[in-house]
Amino acid sequence: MTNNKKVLTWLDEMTKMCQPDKIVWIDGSESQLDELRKESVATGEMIELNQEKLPGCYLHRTAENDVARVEGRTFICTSKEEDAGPTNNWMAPKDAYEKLSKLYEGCMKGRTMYVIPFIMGVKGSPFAKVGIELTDSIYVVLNMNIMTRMGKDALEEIGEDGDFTKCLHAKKDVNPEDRYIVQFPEDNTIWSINSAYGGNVLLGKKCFALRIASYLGKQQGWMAEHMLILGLTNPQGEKHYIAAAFPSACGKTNLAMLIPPEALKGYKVETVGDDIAWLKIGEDGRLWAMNPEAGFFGVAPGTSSKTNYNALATTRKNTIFTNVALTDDGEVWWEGMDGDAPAHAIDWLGKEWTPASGTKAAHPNSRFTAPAAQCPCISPDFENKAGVPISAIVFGGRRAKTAPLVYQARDWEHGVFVGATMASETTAAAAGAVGVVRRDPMAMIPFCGYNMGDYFAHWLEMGKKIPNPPKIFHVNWFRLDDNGKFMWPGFGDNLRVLNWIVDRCDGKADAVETEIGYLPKVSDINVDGLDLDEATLKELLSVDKEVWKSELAGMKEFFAKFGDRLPEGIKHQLNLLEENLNK
Ligand code: GTP
Ligand code: SPV
Ligand code: MN
Repeated sequence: MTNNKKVLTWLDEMTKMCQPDKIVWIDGSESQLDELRKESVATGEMIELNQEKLPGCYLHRTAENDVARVEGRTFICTSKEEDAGPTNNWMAPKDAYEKLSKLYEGCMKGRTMYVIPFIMGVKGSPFAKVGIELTDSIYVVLNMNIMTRMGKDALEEIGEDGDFTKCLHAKKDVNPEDRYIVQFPEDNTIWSINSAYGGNVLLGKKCFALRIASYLGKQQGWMAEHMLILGLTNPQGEKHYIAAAFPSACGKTNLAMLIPPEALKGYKVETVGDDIAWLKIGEDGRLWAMNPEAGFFGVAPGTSSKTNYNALATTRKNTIFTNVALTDDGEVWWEGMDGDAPAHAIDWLGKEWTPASGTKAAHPNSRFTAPAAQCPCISPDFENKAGVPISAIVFGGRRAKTAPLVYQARDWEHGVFVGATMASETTAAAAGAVGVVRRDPMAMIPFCGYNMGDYFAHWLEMGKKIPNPPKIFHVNWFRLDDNGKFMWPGFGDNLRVLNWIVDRCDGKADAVETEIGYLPKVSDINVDGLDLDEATLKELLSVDKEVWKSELAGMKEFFAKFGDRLPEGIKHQLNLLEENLNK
C-alpha cells in the first residue's frame, strides 16, 4: 500500500513485537468495511440491529470494567517529568516503552492486525494531520471509519516520505490491571493496551487530536482544544461562530446541535464540531477553528427528540452504539430516550432487563458513533478547509452553585484566567466517582499533553499574537435550587444566553461590571415564552461574594501545584480577583 520507509520500518517493528497472524491494510472501501462488519457479527463482537428501522446500525458491548476513559492509567511520557506537569501521570519514555513492550509481546498471536491510515481534518486543509493506527479490533476499525477520514486518501497524504502519528492499540485480554493509555509527545507516538472502549482506543480522538496535538500546537503556535464549534445565524442573516469548552458529558454535543425555542424561531444553529477544535490565527487577524473529526462519539443517555432532536436523527442509520440496551425488536434504548421504557430489553451487560430490574438498561456513559455528515443541522462549513472565524470562546462547567448563568471576561488575559479556573462536577465519561467538583481548566485536565502551566502561558501568548481575538465568556447551565432541581431550562433555551454573548461581541448588549467580570442585567436576557420568574433569573445572574471567596481558596490551592511554571498573567488575575472580592 505504501513505499514510505518510516511507515514500513515502524510497522515491521510493531509486527515483530505483537506477532499477529495476519496484517490487513484498511483502504477505506465499502466492500472491505462490509466484510469486516460481517465478520464482527459472526464472531459476536457486533450485534446487527433491526436493518429496516436502523439501517447500517450495530451494537457493541464492552467488558463491564471497560466502559469509560481511565485517567488514572493515562500517561504523558516526556523525557523530563516537569514537562508533563503536576496534572498528568508521568513515566520516563524508556521505562514506559520497556514496560509496555512486555505487555505487547506476542499479544496478537492468533489475531489480525489492521493498519488504519487516517486523516484528522479534511484532506488538503492546512489544519490536517495524519496518523496510522494499528489495532487488533474490528470495532476500532469501524469506529475510526466514522470518526476520521481513513484509508487510501490518508496514505496519499503521508506520501513517500511524510511524517505521521504512530498509534498502536491492542485489546489484549482487556485486563484493567495492565491497562495503559500512553502518549509519547516527543516521539509523536501513542500506545494503548488492554482496553476496547471508545476514547481509550479510537486513538485519533483524545490521544491524538488533543494530547499529542496540544503539544504540537504549543510548539507550532496553534491550539488543540476540547471545544464544540457552532455557527449561529440571527433573523437578519448575520452569522457568528462560537467555540465552547465544557468538560466531558457537560453539554457540548447538545449545544452544538441546539434547536431554537418557539419564541426565537428566526435563529439558526449549525454544527461544525461537537468535541474537538483545532484553532489557528488567520491571515485576517482573527482566530479560525476547524473540527478534526468526521463523526460524533456522543453520550446516549438523555438524548431524546426533545433534548437533542438533531443528535437522535443523526443516529438513525450507519451508527455504532456502545453499551446501550437492545430492545426485543432489534432497536436501541437508553434512559432519557423518547417514550416509555420498553417492557423488556437486554441491558448493556447482555442481561435480561425490565423496568422493575432497578438497574440502568444503558450504561450512563453509553455512546453512539455516527457520521457527522448525517446530522440535519451540519454546517455547510463542516468541511471548509480554511475553518471558520471565531467570534466568542465560551467556557463552562457543571456547577450546582457558585458560577452564574453567564459572564464575560474583561479581556483576553482575564478570559484565560476564567478558563484556567474552571471547575466542574465529574461525570460518567471517566472511570471514578461522579458528581465531585474538581478543577478542570479549559475542560482539558484529562487531555493536555504537557505541563498545564506552560499551557496557560501558551494561551496568554496566543492572545498577544491574535490581532482581533474572540471575546471570552463563561456559562453554567447546571445551577440547582434548594430542591435539587435545575434552575435554568437549558438545551434549546441556551440560545437566549448565546444571543447575549454574540450581542456583546457586536457591542449591542448591555452588562454590569462585577467582581468576576461582566454580567447581563436581568433585562438583557430574552425570556419571551419562558416559564421562568424574575427572582430565579436574578439568582442565576448573581455573584455571591462569600461563596467566591471560598472558590478563590480552591483556585490558589490548585495553582500552587504549578510552582514557577505558573505564568505571571495568571498570578496577576488571581490577585485582581482577590482585591475585587475584598473591596
Ligand atoms: P462528551 O462527549 O463526553 O465530551 O460530552 P458533551 O460535553 O458533548 O456532553 P453532551 O452534550 O453529550 O451532554 C451530556 C449530558 O448533559 C446529557 O445527558 C445531556 O442531556 C445533558 N445536558 C446537555 N445540555 C444540558 C443543559 O443545557 N441542561 C441540562 N440540565 N442538561 C444538559
Ligand atoms: C469525553 O470523555 O470527553 C469524550 C468521550 O468525548 S471519549 O472519547 O471517551 O473521551
Ligand atoms: Mn469530549
